[in-house]
Amino acid sequence: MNIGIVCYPTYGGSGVLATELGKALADKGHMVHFITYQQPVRLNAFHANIFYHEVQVPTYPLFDFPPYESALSSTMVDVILNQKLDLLHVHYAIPHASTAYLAKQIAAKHGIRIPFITTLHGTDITLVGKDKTYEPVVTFSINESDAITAVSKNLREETYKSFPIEKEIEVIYNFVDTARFKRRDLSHFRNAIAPNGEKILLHVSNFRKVKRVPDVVNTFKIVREKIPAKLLLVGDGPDRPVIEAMCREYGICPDVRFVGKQEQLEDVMSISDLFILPSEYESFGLAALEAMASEVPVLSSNAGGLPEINIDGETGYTSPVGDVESMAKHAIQVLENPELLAKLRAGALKQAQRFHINNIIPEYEKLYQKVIKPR
Ligand code: GMT
Repeated sequence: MNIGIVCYPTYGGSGVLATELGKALADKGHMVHFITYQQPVRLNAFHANIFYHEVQVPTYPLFDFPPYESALSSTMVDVILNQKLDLLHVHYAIPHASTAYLAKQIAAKHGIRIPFITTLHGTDITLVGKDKTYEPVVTFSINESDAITAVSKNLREETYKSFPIEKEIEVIYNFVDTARFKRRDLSHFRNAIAPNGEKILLHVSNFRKVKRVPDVVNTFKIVREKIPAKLLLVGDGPDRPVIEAMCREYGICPDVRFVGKQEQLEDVMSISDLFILPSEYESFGLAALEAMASEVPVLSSNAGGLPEINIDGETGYTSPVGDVESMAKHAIQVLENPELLAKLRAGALKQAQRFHINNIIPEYEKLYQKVIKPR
């Protein structure tokens, strides 16, 4: 198939997932065309079946806001007509579903039928999309999609609760490439971070409010009072100054390492003992799945789709949102008990294998076949 993928090219989970999906489809022999305003971060190697079409957004003194959506739709039309796409798969509803709808209408004027699939990822539904400034366009463009997918059952329910959706939303879970995310012995790296055999706790996110990174620091503070430990914070975002201030106030700066945005996440995961994800909401929690594939048990909140991924007592533990005492209690319990840690590590790996890339890609291929069949 000749597939157009539209996504945010940055470090966000939806862009990462879309890029990994495109790479996997290309490996299976499909032609994949990425249409984005910047090269996606995980699109970092040459592949004969992958094409990249940059969306140029010209500015003009009249524009306070350059019309990105028009530029994106026009680029989509160009790629549809010239590359003979069979379908468009857009990730994150805003604004990709409405731009795909427009591109589809324009292509129809050229006698081309181009179906589009919208994959809902999380905040496009639970945060941004609900805002009444966007809601009518989001509802319309989701309903106009030829197929709709959500990355968890919880996100599907949230979508039906918040928007008058008239179509079926199919759940296709996120996936992990277990060949890439697998635990490796990186003791030199581990020793550099934790030279005295300290335990390593890890958090990865975009440091936005919804991630509740201060809860990570508060959990770590309690754990560190009992067990020598280091905290690795991967990513960056608006809450970073708050977190840095907390570390200074608690006097724990020497044990907290801000690693910044990282492409080699698998290395950081390989040296970690526990992954912490205390989010206010999480449709899926892709980073938690990648941690599990690296045999790192997860301590997460029980919000959104997290309990579908992180099975309490099997792959880690879930706690109510904001309950740092509970997360710290679980962390101490696991870190002080090597047998429990080993059991959870095995459980995490087993769970990651259920979301193996080879199990999930065929679900997308099946859906693609369904939408490209002329009705
Ligand atoms: O909030 C983020 O981490 C970014 C956001 C995105 O759409 O880029 O992530 C969402 O999509 C990911 C991939 O499907 C999910 O794993 C995340 O759980 C989801 N984030 C939220 O629901 C807050």
